[in-house]
Formats: sequence, structure tokens, C-alpha cells
Amino acid sequence: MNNLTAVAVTALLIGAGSAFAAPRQVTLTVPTMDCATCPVTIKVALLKVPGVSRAIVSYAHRNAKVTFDDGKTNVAALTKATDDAGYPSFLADKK
Ligand SMILES: [Cu+2]
Repeated sequence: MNNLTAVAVTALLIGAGSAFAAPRQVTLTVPTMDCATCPVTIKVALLKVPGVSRAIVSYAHRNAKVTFDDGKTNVAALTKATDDAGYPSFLADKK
């Protein structure tokens, strides 16, 4: 019974935590991609940033759509991650 209560409390805490976390999506322009494997490198770099849940990188559009928890990371950390991977990027939209 105590274990069950602990599990229930933990579930509530996790639920409350995710209620406060606001998932945010931004588009980063990455102008220097020059071949089809560049997006893979960029995606891996972005997904390593704590708080990033999704990264869709398009070579055709030279951009990266990134979904992240803005309680854990921010746009500056995302652009730094692509910079560090060799691809400078900047925010394409202000949403
Ligand atoms: Cu490349």
C-alpha cells in the first residue's frame, strides 16, 4: 500500500512537472549545410541538448525545426549546439 501511494505521488509530481513545462518549437536557419549528411550531424547535435525532444532538419530548406522544453534549454543553447557541430545557425522565426 505504501509503495502504491509512493507510485501515485510520483505520478502526480511528474504530471505536475510536465504541466508547467511549455514545449516550444522554433525554426533555426542553418545556411551552411552543403550535402545530404549535414542534417544528420545537426540533428544529432541538437538532440544532445538536454530538453530537446525533437529535431527535424531539412537540407532542402537549410533549416532545423526544434521542439524543446523551455524550462530546460533555450534558443541560445540550440544555436550554440549547431555552432559547435560546425554549422552556425540563427532563429528564423520569433514564435
Ligand atoms: Cu554535409
